[in-house]
Amino acid sequence: MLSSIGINNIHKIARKLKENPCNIVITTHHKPDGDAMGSSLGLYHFLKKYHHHITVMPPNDGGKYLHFLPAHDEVIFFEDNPEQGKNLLEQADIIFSLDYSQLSRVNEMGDIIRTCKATKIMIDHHIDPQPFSDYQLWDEHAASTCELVYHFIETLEDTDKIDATVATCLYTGIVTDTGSFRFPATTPHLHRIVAKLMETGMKHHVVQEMLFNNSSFNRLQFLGYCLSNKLKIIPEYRTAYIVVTREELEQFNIQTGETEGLVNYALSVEGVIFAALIIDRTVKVKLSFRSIGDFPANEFAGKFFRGGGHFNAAGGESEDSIEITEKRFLNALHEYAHILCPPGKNI
Ligand SMILES: [Mn+2]
Repeated sequence: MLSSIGINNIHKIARKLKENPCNIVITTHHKPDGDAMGSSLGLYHFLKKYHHHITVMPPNDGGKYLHFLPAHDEVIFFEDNPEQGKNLLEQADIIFSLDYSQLSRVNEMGDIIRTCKATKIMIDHHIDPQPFSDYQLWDEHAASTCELVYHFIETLEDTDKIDATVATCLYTGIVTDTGSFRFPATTPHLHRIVAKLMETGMKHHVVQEMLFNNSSFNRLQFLGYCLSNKLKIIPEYRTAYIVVTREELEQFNIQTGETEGLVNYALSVEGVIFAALIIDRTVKVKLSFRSIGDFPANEFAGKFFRGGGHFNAAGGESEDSIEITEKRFLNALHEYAHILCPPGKNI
């Protein structure tokens, strides 16, 4: 694990965290997903045991599907009240940055975090981390930030403080970031961590119910519509993609977070190794990319759509119209023809 939380450093942080209650703000990336909220709230419930004053503050809400997480109702969204958020950051003794390592991922909060006086601790698994924090627990091979939070607690020699509440949060991030244990980063070691989480009495089946059996009727109809009318396959490039217009989002009353997972249906088509979801959001067009095997989704996102992410799961954006963005996407595929359509491999 590449990490600059060495053994000496960890003693310093451990002393700070274990001896005196202090003001802590836990931040995570905008539109937080299951790993972002799970790691933030998991760490929150763990640190509460040391009587700190803690605020979990993402830039904005990632969606209703994560509101079941314990203490989610205490989360403050920076963009709802930037003045209050700024004060909290400026008065913090410690700021955690979870599931992100570039300040652009937290929108306007980034500049405040950069300049405020707090000790900054970054725990993350995204590539190309920026050097804005005092301590880093960073591993691009970790399947989720929740796994790294578990290691953080382990390094503090505090795993006995992981109760069912902490475990529920960490399990949520592990399940969502591994695609329910399907992605290659899922290791025997990760399963051992999950076993430990389950031993707390955490109700894993309830988490699964809340995450995956909790769709609104609208969302399911929208899904059916996308699969019937919007899914396009390009066999020669082993690519599938879905384009969603603003009118369609309105027609089905689709809320933030409700398009989560849609891109995986495109990827699940037999023979497809690269999938994209292109959505016309209010200000920009947003793109999500997923791949299987050796197609670098993050490089593709960075090269053509000012984005990035993990090798097999990345995102980007475009300020062009949805029609032009789709054309640019199709043109961009040509540049990756050597990976997408090696001789004899089209479907
Ligand atoms: Mn993550």
